[in-house]
Amino acid sequence: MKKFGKQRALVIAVISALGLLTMQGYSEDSHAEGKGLKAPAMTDAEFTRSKKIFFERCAGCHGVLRKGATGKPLTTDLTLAKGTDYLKAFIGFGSPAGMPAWQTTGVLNAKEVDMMARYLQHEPPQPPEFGMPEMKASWKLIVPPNKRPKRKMNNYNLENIFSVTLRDAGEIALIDGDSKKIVTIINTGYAVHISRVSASGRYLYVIGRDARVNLVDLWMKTPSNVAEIKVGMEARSVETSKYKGWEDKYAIAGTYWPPQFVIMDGDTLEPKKIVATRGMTVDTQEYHPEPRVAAIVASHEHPEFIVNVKETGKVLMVNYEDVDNLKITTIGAARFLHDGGWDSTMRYFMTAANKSNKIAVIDSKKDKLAALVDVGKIPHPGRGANFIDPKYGPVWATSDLGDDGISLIGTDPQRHKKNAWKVVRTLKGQGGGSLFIKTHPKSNNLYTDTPLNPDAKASQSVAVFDIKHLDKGYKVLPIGKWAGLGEGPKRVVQPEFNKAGDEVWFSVWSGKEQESAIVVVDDKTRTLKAVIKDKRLITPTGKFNVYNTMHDIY
Ligand code: DHE
Repeated sequence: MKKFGKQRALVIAVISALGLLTMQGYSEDSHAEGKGLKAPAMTDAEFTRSKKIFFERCAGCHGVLRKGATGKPLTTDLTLAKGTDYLKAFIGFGSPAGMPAWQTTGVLNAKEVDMMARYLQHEPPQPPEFGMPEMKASWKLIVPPNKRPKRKMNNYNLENIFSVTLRDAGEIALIDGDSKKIVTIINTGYAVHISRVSASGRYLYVIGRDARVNLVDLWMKTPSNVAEIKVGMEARSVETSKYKGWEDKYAIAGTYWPPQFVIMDGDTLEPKKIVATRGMTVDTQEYHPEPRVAAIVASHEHPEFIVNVKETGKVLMVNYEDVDNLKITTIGAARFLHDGGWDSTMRYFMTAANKSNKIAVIDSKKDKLAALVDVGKIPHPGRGANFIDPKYGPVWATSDLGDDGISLIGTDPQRHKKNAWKVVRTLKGQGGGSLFIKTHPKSNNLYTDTPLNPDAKASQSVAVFDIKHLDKGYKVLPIGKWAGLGEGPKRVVQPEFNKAGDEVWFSVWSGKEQESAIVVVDDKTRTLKAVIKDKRLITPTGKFNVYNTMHDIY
């Protein structure tokens, strides 16, 4: 019973961290202002501790300023009117709509729940701003470019290296895709999130939730950090310039707090230009103080970065030709923009406006919105999956967090005009709680994970569809079981192909103190090929194959 509780608590903690959950039941029109309601007393120590809990458990969903995003707003005009007892019940026992039961599941104790209920009735403390002086002070050029190797100094097949996020260790593992051996472990930011690869394939950029960016030189005898910077207090995205003639020249990082992005030199991370994203929402045109930067991709059509601004629902086309006279084209899309990736031609950026249940299609050649496509509940594609549907031609697919649907959207306005930007097919997957979907140009298989599904059967396995026979449904691969691990949530997360496109890698993600693994599947036969286990593989989640990431193959 206890074990089950712990496991469930972990799942719920992750769900909440993912910002899926809403505080249903809050009425947004209740106002405490002017009614003389006062926040209940708290000691300084309680306030400090609550601030930390809110940052770790709640901010991803409700926002630092509690204005609401995927989670409902929790501003004091709403919380004061509800009062401590109501808030305690909600925090402690959750809601069927997905608010975690923090007390029942043992993540918070009764005292902490009481403390958080009181905390929410106080004005949210605003974290400090983080501008050029702070960035410059944090910047470390560990190995300057002129002291770095002039050619590759190791014998690794760099294009088949995988950069693996070791989330709770604050590290990445570089794994040789050929031998399946760990090349090295590199120290990165807290709760490290994603890796991206420079256009040349030499540099790896890694970002942590603490907004620390690490630059790794893969040419070194043993690849390691050559530069580091902190670009804010909280971040999720990093990217590097890929337009012809600008390869490796710039890097960009987007932050959740402060809401801004920064353009840096590609080979040193020296910060060059910071741009704030605060401003008006796309629909109601009201000021938002915390529009966070979500996915960023590098355009192949222009020297531009494409920056998703979550809360305002706008996509910024940031032209980096002249950083001192920056040109930004603002495209109105829909709230709340999150993740996304290219169609197979790399002209159209397909991005999820997750709480609007839409995919926005951005034409990166014309710098215009091509379409807003209605899909299932809370689409979460990662970068999505591109393949040829036997009936409808080229499609890009997303799975959903909020339901079991997988939407296939036509992406060829030239030869399949009537299917373009329409959902041509909806597949039924294992269930909700899907985060990532993947295929490869050489593969006939389409894989979807369901790591946040409450049923362990679904969260510990993946569904695979035969692209040539999509109507036949899916087969389940019991990846968690294949990993041969002991106790733990064993969530199977993020399929990633090797360079050749004949293997697909899955993380089997357990708790920090438990054993995790990476399971490698033979794509042709859909059978187990290898299990990578090592005590250093702590909480592996995202995996980024150098070749596929550098060429945007998915
Ligand atoms: Fe992610 C991508 C934000 C939680 C694993 N995640 C992204 C992107 C954003 C984002 C904006 C797109 C980046 C880009 O392309 O530039 N992620 C967030 C959150 O706000 C969220 C929901 C909650 C939080 O508080 O952080 C969150 N993410 C998670 C996880 O808990 C995951 C599952 C495990 C982990 O390691 O953190 C996770 N996110 C990933 C991965 C990608 C990602 C593996 C990249 C997928 C890809 O194929 O490119």
